[in-house]
Amino acid sequence: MGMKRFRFLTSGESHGKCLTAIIEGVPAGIRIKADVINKDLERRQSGYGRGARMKIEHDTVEIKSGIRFGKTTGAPICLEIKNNDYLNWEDVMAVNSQEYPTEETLRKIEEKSFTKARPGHADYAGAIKYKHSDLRDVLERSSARKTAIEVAVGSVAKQILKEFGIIGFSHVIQIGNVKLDFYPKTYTLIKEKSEKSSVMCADELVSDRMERAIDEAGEEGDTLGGKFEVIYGNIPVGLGSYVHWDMTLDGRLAQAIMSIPAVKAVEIGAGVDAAHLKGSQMHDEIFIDKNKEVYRQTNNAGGIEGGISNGETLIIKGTMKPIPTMRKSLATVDMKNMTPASAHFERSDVCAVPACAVVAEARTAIILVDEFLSKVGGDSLTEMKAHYGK
Ligand code: EPS
Repeated sequence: MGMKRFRFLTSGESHGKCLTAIIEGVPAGIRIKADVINKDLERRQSGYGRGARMKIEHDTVEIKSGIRFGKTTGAPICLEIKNNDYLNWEDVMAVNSQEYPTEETLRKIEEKSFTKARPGHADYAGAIKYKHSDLRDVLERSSARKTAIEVAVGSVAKQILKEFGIIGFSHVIQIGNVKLDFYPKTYTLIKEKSEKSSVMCADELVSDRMERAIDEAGEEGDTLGGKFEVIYGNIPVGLGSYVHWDMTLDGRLAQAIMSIPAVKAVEIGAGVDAAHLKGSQMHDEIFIDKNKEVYRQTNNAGGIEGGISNGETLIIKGTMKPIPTMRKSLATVDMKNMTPASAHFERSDVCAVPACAVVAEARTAIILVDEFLSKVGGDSLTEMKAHYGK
């Protein structure tokens, strides 16, 4: 599934020098602010339950090309986020092999190499696939650290969409067994309340219970997963298509969110509840007002019908499994000699569901902007606005 208009690649290891992205396909004349990107990066870092690494990193983006005097030029945009922790990993993550390594360097490399695969992580399958004997070579790129640069790319996408009034947010609806059963009445309220919560949940009492659940899991050396929701409004009718399976908007969004590390399920609108609803309960009846404007009273479709945006609010839910790096070690195999062992532990988060929500919000923006640019067309903001007619 290739991007049609908004293309990008990222590179970077969890403890390497930096994370980089090059984005291509952004029309000229769009105002992009590094501050806005940095706010999203901070949101990704700050959920309750994050680990020690987040105290080391203060993710900030450096825009290296494609923007002049605050606006895009139409040239590829290069973004970079430095890994502060690299200073502690220079020897272990060195690009060149050293001809005469010191005892100290060899000791550090040995200390950071591991062969006991963490069940649930990419270690086992990744080592076999790429023929790595040191699982460090799998961990470094499979780590969710790379989602930092994806959030930066998503933030660029969000700034383009905002020019056309398309805005979105994300919030957490479940951590472990603690669920948000009653939502505040409006999206504005959900957004405001969730922004004040340490776990991005729109209810104070539920947030407190979520924090306690995270504390308990942490004390037991365990981890917790959960559920989040991504909401985008003001999307025009007509993004995506039913003509081919890989062109459906829901299909593309599902792929974008399912591929976030640890995500195990994606739902659109009523999602899994569609299984028990009758047709007459599920489908959102179409009404027409005095001004001949179409409206609906329900949104079980979550803003997509037939693989196409239908003008209603986009509602996506994602489910994240508990992080597989944990103090409570699981049974595994030592891949050095294929003997039974306890899994490798490296400092980790107890819960990263709020971070995952921010990543999903970014990934959603990336798909929406790609579809939007393909539909509207144009090489500059002026041209796009003329095409869009708003
Ligand atoms: C992450 C940084 C990583 C992990 C986390 C995601 O930092 P470190 O490995 O140095 O502690 O905390 O990744 C995982 C838990 C994982 O299993 O992939 C980040 O920046 O989000």
